[in-house]
Amino acid sequence: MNSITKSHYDQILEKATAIQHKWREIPAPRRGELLRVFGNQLRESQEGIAQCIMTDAKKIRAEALGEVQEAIDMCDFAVGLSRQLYGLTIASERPEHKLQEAYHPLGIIGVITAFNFPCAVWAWNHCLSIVCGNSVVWKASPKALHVTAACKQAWDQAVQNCMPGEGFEDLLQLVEGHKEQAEWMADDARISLLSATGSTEMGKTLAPRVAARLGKALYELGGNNGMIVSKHGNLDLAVRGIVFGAVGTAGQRCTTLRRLIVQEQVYDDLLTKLKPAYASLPVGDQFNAETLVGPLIDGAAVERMQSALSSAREKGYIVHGGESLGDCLVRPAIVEASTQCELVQTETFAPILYVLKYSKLEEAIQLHNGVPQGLSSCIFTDNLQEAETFTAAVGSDCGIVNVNIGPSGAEIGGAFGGEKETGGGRESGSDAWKQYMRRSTITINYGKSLPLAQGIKFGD
Ligand code: UN1
Repeated sequence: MNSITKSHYDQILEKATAIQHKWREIPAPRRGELLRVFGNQLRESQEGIAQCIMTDAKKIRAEALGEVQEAIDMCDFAVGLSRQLYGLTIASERPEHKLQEAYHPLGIIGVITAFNFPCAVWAWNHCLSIVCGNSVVWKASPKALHVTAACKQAWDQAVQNCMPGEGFEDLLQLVEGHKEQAEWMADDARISLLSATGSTEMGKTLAPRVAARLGKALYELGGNNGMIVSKHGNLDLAVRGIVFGAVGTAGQRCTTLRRLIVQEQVYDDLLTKLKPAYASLPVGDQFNAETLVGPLIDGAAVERMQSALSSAREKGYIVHGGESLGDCLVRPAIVEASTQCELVQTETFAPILYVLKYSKLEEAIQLHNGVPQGLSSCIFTDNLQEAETFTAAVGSDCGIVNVNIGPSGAEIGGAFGGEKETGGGRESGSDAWKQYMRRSTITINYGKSLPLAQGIKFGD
């Protein structure tokens, strides 16, 4: 892919500024109308965009369609939001004063997305940015060029259908490039919010640059998601949750299940059920309707997986599966790890599931939280005390906490994101929209005197 030059980049940013100044004056419900039209456009384009996702991200069809569905759901969510960008009215301590807050458009939102969710993660950011009155500059993964072009085309069509000739053609602009272009965005004070999805390593490169200009950022970085399976859990349900969580998208979701923490009494039973389920997984071409595990994104990803498995073997861990099958295909691996060493604490973006054993819930929670990342988590148990403990303050330290479902496949309605090295950002549902707006706290004195807050007397 071509990378744009700095002067082209500056032109893009100038346009984005000018158009945002017009867009912020459009009433939010009208902005929502554009997202309604876009949602319908995505419904029409769902198959086409899914084909691009199958080509670029190498996802199987069901998952590719699901990803576009996630973008459609975001449109519906944003349409509803377009009439609900509420602020509060607060009781003032002073007589004849009104204290309120208003949410205003923020400016230009810079969006950086990864190869693995090239449509949905962009849509989380784009739909909220647009409904909140912002313009968007999007640097997509160079590995997802077809998807990016198809999303842009669907968006342009929606703008054309909904607001022809009104001058909003460039509300969304693409920044083609790699690391250098991402760094321009991180350094650029014209970008009011940088929303970046990718590896923790990428986040650690961009974050100091944004911080140096005291800019706002929203990070959605690495995960190392765990599942606790208690002796009180339904093992058959757990096996289904494990298989989708660990091998779905060939282990290349930020929410992929990477660590399985199993109570000793059910450890052998669970592995006895899990191993045949793994062995019979159809691995193959993502375009083949039977396939459940498609290829990894590239040869480098296969190498990283193989090198992690070699380290596991060197440590004496038992490795089941994990063979490289050619054409970037791999058999998903189960690794019985005796300790949560550095290898287990590291996110390898591939279908490797480390299995650990525990005896008491406190120990399981300690193991669970004992990694640098904090995205998604879950417990399988039918015991109320265990489930509630896991979701309480002393439980999982992650942004996403599930009971009796796996860690991946979140709905858009909740806020998505995680703690610690995952970066702290929250995207998509709930009140994530607030990050895409600036809040004014407004105090209005409708009286005839000027009382000061805190009862201060100043010269009177
Ligand atoms: C990602 O992998 O970056 O919860 C996003 C999930 C999806 C989104 C994953 N809805 O697995």
